[in-house]
Amino acid sequence: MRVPASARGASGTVLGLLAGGTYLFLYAPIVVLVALSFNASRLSASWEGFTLEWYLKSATNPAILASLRNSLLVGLSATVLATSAATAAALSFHRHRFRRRGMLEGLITIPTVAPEIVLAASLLLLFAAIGLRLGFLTVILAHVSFTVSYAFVVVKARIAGFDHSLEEAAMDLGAGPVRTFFMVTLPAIFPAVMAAALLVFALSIDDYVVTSFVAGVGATTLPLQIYSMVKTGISPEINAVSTMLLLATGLLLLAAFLLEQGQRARVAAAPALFGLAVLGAPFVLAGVPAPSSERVLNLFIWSGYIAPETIAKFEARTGAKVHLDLYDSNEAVIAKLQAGNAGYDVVCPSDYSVQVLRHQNLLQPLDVSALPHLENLDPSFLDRPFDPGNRYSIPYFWGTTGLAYNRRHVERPDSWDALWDPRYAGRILMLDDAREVFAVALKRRGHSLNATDPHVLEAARDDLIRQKPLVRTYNSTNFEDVLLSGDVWLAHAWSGQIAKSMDEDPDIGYVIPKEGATLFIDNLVIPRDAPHVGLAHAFLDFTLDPEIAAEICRTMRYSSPNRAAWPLLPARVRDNAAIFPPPEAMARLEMLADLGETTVLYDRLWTEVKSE
Ligand code: N2P
Repeated sequence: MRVPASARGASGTVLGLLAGGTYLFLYAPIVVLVALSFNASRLSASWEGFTLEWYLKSATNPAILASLRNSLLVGLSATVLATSAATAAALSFHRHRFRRRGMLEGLITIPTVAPEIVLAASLLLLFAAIGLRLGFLTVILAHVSFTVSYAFVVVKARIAGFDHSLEEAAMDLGAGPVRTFFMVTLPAIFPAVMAAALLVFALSIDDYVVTSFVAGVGATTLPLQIYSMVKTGISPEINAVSTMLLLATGLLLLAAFLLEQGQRARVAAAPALFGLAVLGAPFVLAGVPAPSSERVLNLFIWSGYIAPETIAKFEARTGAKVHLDLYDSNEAVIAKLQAGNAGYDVVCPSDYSVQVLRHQNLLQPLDVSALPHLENLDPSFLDRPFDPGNRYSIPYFWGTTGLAYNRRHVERPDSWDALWDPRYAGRILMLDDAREVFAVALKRRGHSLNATDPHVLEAARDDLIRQKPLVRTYNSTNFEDVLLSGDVWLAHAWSGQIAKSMDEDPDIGYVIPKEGATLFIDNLVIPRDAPHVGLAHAFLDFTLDPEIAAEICRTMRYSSPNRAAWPLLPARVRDNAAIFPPPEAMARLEMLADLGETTVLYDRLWTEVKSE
């Protein structure tokens, strides 16, 4: 039957629209990202003209450059190793017939469809089981393990038509196996090998999930760096770096595709290139810093807890380098230390988490003789139930979890009820922290923030679910910036960062609600498997020096437990009630404690709140 031309035209238009819509759906986010990377404005929302500033900034940002170097190192090593292994496997499957060949071939390719997160978790467990310290080597091994299957598929497909009689002919003419491989086999399959190599490199360079599990200290790759920058707000620099990463991966994939299409590769250059790659690998690997041979202090600490200038002072005093990683929840610390071999020398868990880590035997007893400045600490912060006698920890900062508000929009609140007030719908921020959020709901109903009664906890969960439509965002990272930006008017917040933002905007206020709130003491500890125990003690003692303790408090605005530092603080810090609350407010504070088994219940209820 003939279809009338008009009907063909109409269905063509519909199909065209559908196709257009699909491409728009696929590429719109990328177009936005690329466009904003050239936007002169810091805020993504409005276009303020074209600029290359973010490209220049990211090209000179030391953290980005270091992570780029790491990514290249890992990518090149994984490429050489995975491609060689995959090529060898593909050749032997092609050449030999043996029992269970199909099944064994299938086994090589399964990882291409296995969930990445499962692969990541199992690699982490394996490394912990064999006692391999997380770092460059583990990242390279992990990348080889998930890319080798892809490389195998590519090489195998391409060598299907490879004729072994050519190899036999070469051998008949007197070439040995090695010569035959480099003169005959490799040139013939070279496009496939190159395509596989490019694919491996592309997969490695942009992997986040697996890398985040197995990276440990000092092996931050570009995707990890981008993610950690995103945690402090999407800056245009990230857009620029992401655009460049996208371009690089796109070009690699295009090259791989062309090679696979049978575009003639430089056959003559094959052996030389391959040789170069093999020769280059040891140099690349040799460039990998051996984690424990240099004097490096691996510090894992809350974001907003130490200023770069303080780190520089420690480096100048000791001649060591500090490698700094940041986190925003106690759970992140506990998970890292439990996984083992993280490589950290000093970590800063809160009170109740010190208790958890101590019970799991993950901490190292402190050598008091290496801490001569210990006496500077105020006794009221010592010998607490979470670490009797301070055998494992010294207090670094203390603070409160209160209610921050913007005076331009909100009258001084005196109760946690404000966070349930419909007038502030969409203008409320809550910390993204299970224990802290439950503490609010519990205190508001007159309970202890360490309640364990399931009925009480379920009622708290219901309150939090009711509150959820009013909450703009859960954020433990840069909540003070969100408050400063005016996007939220009321924030459940940690004291120091709010005290700091008061300098920028005098309309920011902070209260400890009448129902009571959290008092936290965050402490420096040395993990049991820390590689640089001596340097770790040197760092602990450094923070006890009154000058340094005062500097840390002045720059970060969390409260200092170092009484010798108090007289050195400027009046605006000493007299800020958000940093050093008056006794009547202090009397309303309670500390979080480790709740043992009940932690599981908190986790479940918190998941219910978050997924509601
Ligand atoms: C720092 C958060 C303070 C830690 N970003 C609360 N224990």
